Amino acid sequence: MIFDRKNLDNDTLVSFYKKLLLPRMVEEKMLILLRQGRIGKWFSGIGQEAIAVGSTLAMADDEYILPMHRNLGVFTTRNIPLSRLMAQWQGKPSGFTKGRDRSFHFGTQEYKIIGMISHLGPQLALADGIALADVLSNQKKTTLVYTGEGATSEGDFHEALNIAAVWNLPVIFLIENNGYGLSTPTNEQYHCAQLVDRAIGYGMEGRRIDGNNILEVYHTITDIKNSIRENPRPVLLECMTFRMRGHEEASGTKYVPQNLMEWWSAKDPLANYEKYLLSQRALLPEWIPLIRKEFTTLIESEFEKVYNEADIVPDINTEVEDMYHPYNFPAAQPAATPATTKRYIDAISDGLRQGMRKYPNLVIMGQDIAEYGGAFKITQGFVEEFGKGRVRNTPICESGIVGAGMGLAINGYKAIVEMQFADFVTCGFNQIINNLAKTHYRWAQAVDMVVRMPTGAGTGAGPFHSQSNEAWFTKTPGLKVVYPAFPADAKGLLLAAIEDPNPFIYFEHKYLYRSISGEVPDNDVLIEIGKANIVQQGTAASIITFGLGVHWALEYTAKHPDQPLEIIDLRSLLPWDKEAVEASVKKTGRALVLHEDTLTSGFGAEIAAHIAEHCFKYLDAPVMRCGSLDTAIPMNKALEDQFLAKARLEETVEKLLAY
Ligand SMILES: Cc1ncc(C[n+]2csc(CCOP(=O)(O)OP(=O)(O)O)c2C)c(N)n1
Repeated sequence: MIFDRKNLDNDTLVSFYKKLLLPRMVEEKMLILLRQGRIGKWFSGIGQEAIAVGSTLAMADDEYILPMHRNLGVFTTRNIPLSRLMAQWQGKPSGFTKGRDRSFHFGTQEYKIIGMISHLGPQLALADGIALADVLSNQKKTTLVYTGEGATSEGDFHEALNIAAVWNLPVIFLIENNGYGLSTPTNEQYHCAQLVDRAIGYGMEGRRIDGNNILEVYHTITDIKNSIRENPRPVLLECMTFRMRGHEEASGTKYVPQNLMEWWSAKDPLANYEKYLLSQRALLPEWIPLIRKEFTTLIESEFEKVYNEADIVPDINTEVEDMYHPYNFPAAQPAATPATTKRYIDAISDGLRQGMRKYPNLVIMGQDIAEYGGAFKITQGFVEEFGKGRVRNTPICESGIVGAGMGLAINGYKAIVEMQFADFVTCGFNQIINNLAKTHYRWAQAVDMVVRMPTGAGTGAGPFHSQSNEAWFTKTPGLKVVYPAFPADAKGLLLAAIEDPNPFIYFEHKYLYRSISGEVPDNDVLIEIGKANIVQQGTAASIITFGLGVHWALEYTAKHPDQPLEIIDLRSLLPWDKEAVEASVKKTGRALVLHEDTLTSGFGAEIAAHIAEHCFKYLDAPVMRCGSLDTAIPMNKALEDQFLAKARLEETVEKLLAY
């Protein structure tokens, strides 16, 4: 192994040595603790430390790093106290996730480290968003994100690199190529000669280096940083290394040929660097035991601190509350005057525009939303007013863009991401469910984002442009879900979602876009999240519904003025207004839950269960549900009409009233 010190003096070389040695020694201690059953899992980075340490040394302290599960050296090099790391690994109260997540699955703004979630890949797009925030605020910074070579097969890798290339984002994508993805060797993971060649396909530069040589890693990252500082762009860096231990300790290394182990043992990053320093007389042999002793004492005393820390005392309220960033709805709202009659679609546009004016750090991203104005023209004219920096056309990659939105939120921005159709959210599902929703609970980071979802049927658009998929999200704690049925609510709920720093799924019904109009305040009046609206007072039964269902119910009651039905428009689905529903059902004694989604496990099931549980003694009839058929949504008009819940509304109401 050839080391090139370039302009580094002896003290610096020795400081690098200490940075390299510390994670090795911490790991050795952890392996003992693992055997003693004091920590649950350990993903070893032994043999790979030069990458984590060398790259972190090259990064400025205020630049974000997004490491993986084997990168202890990132955390130690950023000088996180060992006791805090150990508390994290042991699930103690002073750990970064307060016992809620394990090992390196946490982030910390204090140290500008954004740890991965268990899923391989999503962190790559977060790096894009973080870098985008730096670019938008004219900060000449670099973001460094890691991936294993195995995870380069994930779509998230492709999406993140492509976005970064198209947007010239200053991100270093570092592949730690350690030969195996769990037990699967590289020749069963990918078919190109070397992963760095993929850079060509993205139109970006790529470099491949010896990841076991700390100086090579350090100099390469420094060099790339200096260059992209002047000329922002992403770079792909493949660092060759080897995983010397099992994927995690229980999985072993039996599948690794012995000669391969021996070859890489000879290339150990610590032993070789030590030899080099000794040869340079930068390090003297008698210093080594002293440094080691100092670290042993440190590790032991830090461990003792954590070992003696009291365990977490579970508290349900704390757990439930911490799913969300605290937010108090402003009690006083401005008077809703003057007001203008607007279509539902224009009310959304109006809300977006006012949100963009109010928050210069708000960025909207989506397919075709810039000059073209979006598939439904909701952002028409936005580029002219707010510029292309904040109104961003995206490549077609929902996962990458939702992840980039979260990266913006991590780095001080607010983001709105438009799904061209709510159906396509499936391609961004992982980011929403596992990153947006769980991050605040895990490490108290607010994800200030709104995902806009043009939803619903009624336009003969078939199975992939008409789905009602709100129930995929209402069962996910950490998200807030809203679904306006009227123009004023569409604007007020959107503004409230922009205001609230939690992640929102905002449903907007395509059929209502141009089919309904109403009075909409010109100013920014917020509608409180979680508050239903009694659209029509009545005594015979309560129809609890939302979205297009509200209009079906209104149409029905207009035709049946003899039936005094109460119509509750939920407006928010997570959280939803249990008090309003209970009060209505207690008054009418009969409840019908109506929605456009398919019946089985639709959101109505939750409401019906709640009513049955909490209002049983007030009921004069069983709670009834009216939902769409349990089939995919057909395109043909007659088939679609038959599919939709509306077709069965009349018979269900009659059954309910006759019971
Ligand atoms: C999306 C996803 N699929 C599968 C896994 C299970 N898993 C965890 S690590 C791993 C191997 C990863 O290999 P690589 O990306 O090369 O990183 P390494 O562990 O070698 O550092 C697998 C399959 C996961 N965590 N996430």
